[in-house]
Amino acid sequence: MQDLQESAALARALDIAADPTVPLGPNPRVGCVLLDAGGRILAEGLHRGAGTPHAEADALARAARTGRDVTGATAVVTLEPCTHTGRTGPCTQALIAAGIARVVIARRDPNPVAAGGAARLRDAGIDVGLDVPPDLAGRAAELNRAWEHGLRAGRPLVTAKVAATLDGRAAAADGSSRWITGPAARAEVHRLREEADVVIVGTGTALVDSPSLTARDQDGRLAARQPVRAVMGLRPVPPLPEIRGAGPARVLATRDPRAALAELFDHGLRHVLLEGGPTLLAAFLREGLVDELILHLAPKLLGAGPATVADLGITGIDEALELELEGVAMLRSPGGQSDAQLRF
Ligand code: AOF
Ligand code: ZN
Repeated sequence: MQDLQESAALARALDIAADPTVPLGPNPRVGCVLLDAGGRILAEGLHRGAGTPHAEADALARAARTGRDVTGATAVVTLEPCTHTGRTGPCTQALIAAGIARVVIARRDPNPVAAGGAARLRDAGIDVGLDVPPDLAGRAAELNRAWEHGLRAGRPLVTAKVAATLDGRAAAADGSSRWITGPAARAEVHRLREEADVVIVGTGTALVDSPSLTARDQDGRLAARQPVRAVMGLRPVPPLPEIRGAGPARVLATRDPRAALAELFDHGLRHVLLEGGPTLLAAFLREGLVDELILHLAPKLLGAGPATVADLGITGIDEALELELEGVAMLRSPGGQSDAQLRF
C-alpha cells in the first residue's frame, strides 16, 4: 500500500461494500473507490447483487457520468477485479480500457471462474498493490466470509446460536423460555440476524415461541437488512406472523439438514443462522453441519427443563462432540441481566 489516502479509500470502499440495503444473494459484496493522482476521490462504486454491474464498472460509469477523467487514476477495490464474462463483462478489461494506472486489491478472488485479475492487470502494465494493511485485509475477508465458504463447501455457512442457563437448560420445565438471557444478549442476537441471509427455527420452536425472526434495534425498529425467516420440520405449524418490512417467510418441509441447506443455497442464500430449538440443533450437529456455535450463558439455574441440544446418539465420553473455544465475552446490560458469550 502506497499511502494513507489509499488506506482511507480502502476503508471507505469496505464501508460502501457493507451497505445493508444490498439485497441478499449469491454474489460477493464489493466496493470500489477511484482516486486521482492527488489522492482525491473521483468516484465510488458498489455492487448491488447478482446481475447488476460490478463495483469497478459502477465506479467507472459514475466517473463518466460526472465527467471525471480517470486516465492515470488509482482504483481501490475490496475484491480482486474479475477476468470472466459472466452476467457482466470482465472488470480487468474495463479498468485497462479506462486507462487506470494502479489497482489496490484487498482480497484475492477465490472464485476460480473469475480469478487471476491481478496478473491480468500487471500484464497490461498496471501497477497492482496487494499489500494492504492487515486490519483492512481482515475486514475484506470478513465481509464475504459466508460467500467464500459457499465457494469452498457448496453449501451455506451455518452459525448456531444457543441461549442456556448455567446448567444447560434451554427452557424451564413448564416450557417457558423467552427470557433466559438479558438485554445485551438479545441485542447481539438481532445483530446476528441482521448479518445472516436466513434464520431457521424448528417447527417446535415456532409453535412454542412464535418468534418474529426479525432484526431489530433496541427501540424495536426493524434494521435495514432483514434475513429470510424459515421454519424447518414436518410438524404442521401456523405461518410466521406477517410483519411489514420483515424478510420473506419460507417453510423447509424436511428434517434433513443437508436437503434444507441445498434448497437455501439454490436460492442464493449463503449464511444460515440456526436459532433452535434442541431438535433442530441436534439434527445439524449430528450431520457435522454447524460451522460456528455461539452460546449465550445466563447466570441462572433451573435444575430442570429441556437441554439446549437433543439426543446426539452419544453414549460414551469418547464419542463426545469436541468443540474449540474461540472467544469469551461478557454481554453487559447496565441495570439488567448480563450474560456470557462463548464462541466455538
Ligand atoms: C460481483 N461483484 O463487484 C465483483 C465480482 O455473477 P457475475 O457474472 O456477476 O460474476 C460474479 C463473480 O465476479 C463473483 O463470483 C466474483 O468472483 C467476481 N467479482 N462479483 O458480484 C463485483 N467484482
Ligand atoms: Zn467484475
